[in-house]
Amino acid sequence: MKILVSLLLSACVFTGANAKGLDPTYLRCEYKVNPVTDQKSPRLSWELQSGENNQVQTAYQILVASTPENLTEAKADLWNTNKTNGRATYQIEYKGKPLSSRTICYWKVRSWDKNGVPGKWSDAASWEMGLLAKNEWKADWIGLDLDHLGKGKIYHLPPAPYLRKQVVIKKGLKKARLYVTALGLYEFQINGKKAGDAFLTPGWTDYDKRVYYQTYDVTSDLKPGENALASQLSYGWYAGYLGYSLLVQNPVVRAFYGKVPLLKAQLEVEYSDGTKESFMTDQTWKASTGAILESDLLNGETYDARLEPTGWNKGGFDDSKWEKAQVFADKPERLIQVYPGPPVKVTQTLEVKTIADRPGGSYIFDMGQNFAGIVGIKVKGAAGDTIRLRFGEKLHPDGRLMTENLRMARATDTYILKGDPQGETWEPQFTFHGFQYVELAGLGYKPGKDAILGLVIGSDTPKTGSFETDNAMVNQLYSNIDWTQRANYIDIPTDCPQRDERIGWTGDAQVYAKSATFNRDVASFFTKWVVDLNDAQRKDGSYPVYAPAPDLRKSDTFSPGWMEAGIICPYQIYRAYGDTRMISEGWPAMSRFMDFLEKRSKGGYVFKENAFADIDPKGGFGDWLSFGKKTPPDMLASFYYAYCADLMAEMAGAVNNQKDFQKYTQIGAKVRKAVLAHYSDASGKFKTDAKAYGNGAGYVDGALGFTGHTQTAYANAIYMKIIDKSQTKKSGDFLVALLKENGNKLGTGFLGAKPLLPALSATGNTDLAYRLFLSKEFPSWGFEVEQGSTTIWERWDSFTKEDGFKYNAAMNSFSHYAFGAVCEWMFGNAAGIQATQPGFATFDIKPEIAPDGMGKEGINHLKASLVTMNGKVVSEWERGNSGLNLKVNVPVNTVARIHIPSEKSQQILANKENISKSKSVKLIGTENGHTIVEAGSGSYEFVVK
Ligand code: RAM
Repeated sequence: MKILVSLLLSACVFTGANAKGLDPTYLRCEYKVNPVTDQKSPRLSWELQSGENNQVQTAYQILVASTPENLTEAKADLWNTNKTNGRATYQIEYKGKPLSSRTICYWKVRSWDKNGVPGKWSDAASWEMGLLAKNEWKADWIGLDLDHLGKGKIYHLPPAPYLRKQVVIKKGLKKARLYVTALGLYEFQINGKKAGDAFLTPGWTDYDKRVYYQTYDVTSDLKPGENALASQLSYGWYAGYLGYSLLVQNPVVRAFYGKVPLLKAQLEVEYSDGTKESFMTDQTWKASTGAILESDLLNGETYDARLEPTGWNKGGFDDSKWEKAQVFADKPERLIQVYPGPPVKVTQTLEVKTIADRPGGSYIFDMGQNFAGIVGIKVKGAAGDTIRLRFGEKLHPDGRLMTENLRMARATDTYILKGDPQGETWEPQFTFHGFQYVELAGLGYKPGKDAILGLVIGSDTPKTGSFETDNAMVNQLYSNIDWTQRANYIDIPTDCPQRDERIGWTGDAQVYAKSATFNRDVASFFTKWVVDLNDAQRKDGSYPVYAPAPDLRKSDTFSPGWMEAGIICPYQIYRAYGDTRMISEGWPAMSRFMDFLEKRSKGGYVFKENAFADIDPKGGFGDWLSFGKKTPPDMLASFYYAYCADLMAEMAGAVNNQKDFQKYTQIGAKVRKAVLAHYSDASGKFKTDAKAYGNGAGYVDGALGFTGHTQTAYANAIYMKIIDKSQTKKSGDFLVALLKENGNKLGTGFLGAKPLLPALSATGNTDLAYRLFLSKEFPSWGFEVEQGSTTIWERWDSFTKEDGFKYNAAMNSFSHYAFGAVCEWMFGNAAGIQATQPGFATFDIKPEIAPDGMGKEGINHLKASLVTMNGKVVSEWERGNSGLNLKVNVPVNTVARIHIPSEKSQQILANKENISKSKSVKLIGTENGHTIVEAGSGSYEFVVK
């Protein structure tokens, strides 16, 4: 059925694409297809298809109606934009009649093309308004305090509460909606069927400030008569273990927001006679424990199937022995809002690749890929048989599961059989692990591959990017990057999915944010997390080192290179998706942060040596995991200050805030001046007063000493345009010289690795950028691939075939995306896809061709694509015997500047015509070894002979 539908769909798109004029498709509201939202003016978008080249929209008309029948020009009762001139196809705010809670809005759109001809109306789409005011929540917070249970030697893991209530639904049900949230995690069932398919709901927030809810259409799950509402709760981020608090011996190690997980649910039904009824969580619900004996995100789940209260989630169950649910007071200031992000889901299943026998009757299953998720098991045995599942990313050379790098995360699931002769299946509900290998112990027979199924979980961000070359190492690297993003974009952007950390480290998030936008549509994912970031802003205006920000360790405050995520992430989302709401809503918080920087700089607009000696570690994390002498963290902090001021100026401009545009433009200039005066000499070389740092005690790797003349310094200065344009080339030369001195090997850490290749490209050193990119020697991306990685590692040599695990246990994650930020260069430079206007309304295609003559070690063919807000951009180049072949796809309603690498003497064909006579593209000129053409929508092929 699914296949048929998608065939039909593609057939539709196909006819659309062949037709003249414009066809709007992929109608979305708040980045989602037919969502529930509580935005009072939700933003609409569509993508345009056309069979003609050079097509643009000159006007559009949107209709919004409260019923499908009313969705006509004559009857549209909520909004009719009439013919509205303009190119906009996204971020269009609804400006019709005010919308009240629960309203379903049906909408469609049509577009006028370049000739002023209107196209067909799109198919109808819809959105539904959630509960807009907190007082529409009549349900109580209910739960069962089991905190006194489950105290072990190390871990305190109480069982999961089970809650239930039977309700009577009358005949003639028309519509039913279930609104649910929890402090903790919930799974909700109606008559034994799980509501929705999301995982780890309702997500992690600063629960004192806000909690999100989900809305489910449960109309078809209810029947006339008795119905069972049932829910299991877990401790999750609210009441469970978080981060490294146990490892660092923080006084609090769990229950950072509260001890007792709580449920709030409201079932609202509407009958065909117009009457309504609601069923709410309250003191009439019943509560008990069940089969889930332990349940924790970091530590895993224990399920005793013998304790399953059979039928508890269905009607007719006798709950007379269950306790009364306890009602808990609300915090009046806590907001309850619609979950704005993409739901966390099982996005893929993975089958076992191989099974290895282990001593003592255990087995290790290799899933063939490092990922984040859980496994489902299928086993048979006697009642009381206990299956223990442990998870690891790697094996020791002797075949043992390597779990040392999980540190204090127990990451163990246990299933106790009930003894069903037919066999039993189980999967945990409220935990996840980062792993490739699963060790199964306690089974009385040799299992087959079907004993375990890998369930990949992650925020369901649509795949938008692709990257393929004729170089196997590079293809594997790209796969590693995407898998690592999937494993770490789980409700929030985390550092890693496996050890006792898994928190929203802001430094990792900011260096990787732009890369993420090339792989997947992360607009709504960041819509959610940027709120977490702003909620976590510290009193002094700084952004924390992780968000959400419970007190995992007293000394965690803020850090240069990390805290700037508060500016950089919204900026990247604005650039990729044209999102200005994130700017205007976040402006007060972002401005406070800029004030914090100004205050910190004490009127000097530069951070001199030891400016951050008061934080822990001194100076912050600096160029984390870099090699050699340290780049002064204060210098980097100063660069970031200028960069943030620039981004603020640009964002102010985007929302027509002239005053702040000027203010931040001036600050940017002041910082640059002060930074160069302090940190560079007359020749443009970066320097620092190394003596000021003394013996470096308290600084990260401070004993190595400090110098301003580092790869990281120049890479960042070029990337952030700290130096005067006229000096850029010089900085590039310094960078090249430093690399040369280092045997053409990178020495950059988290802050230096991302800008390194872009900075080389920007200064005319593409060949060297490729050399680093294609290297297989330590330290490099290729080295990791050569060591058998399927994800990006925290360290280049987290594991080596030669030395095994050099840094075991301490800090050694095999799924850490920070170094994956090279993705930005892969798409932006190697494929040359660069937005010149937010949302790719206009963009450059300026591919940088890999050096010739490297054979299999090089790249001769590269193809990248990206589905933007406007549609799919493709950039493909291939070096053949007869010259260079470049293929480009420009989506409808956009204009591209295509920079074709070519020498003056070379002949260029555009779609088989001589380029100077081409009717399909407009010749703009030549510049630095490129012929530049402008092209509207369509597919183009250029041949450079
Ligand atoms: C590590 C985290 C993260 C990094 C911080 C400073 O433990 O995993 O990647 O940002 O420390």
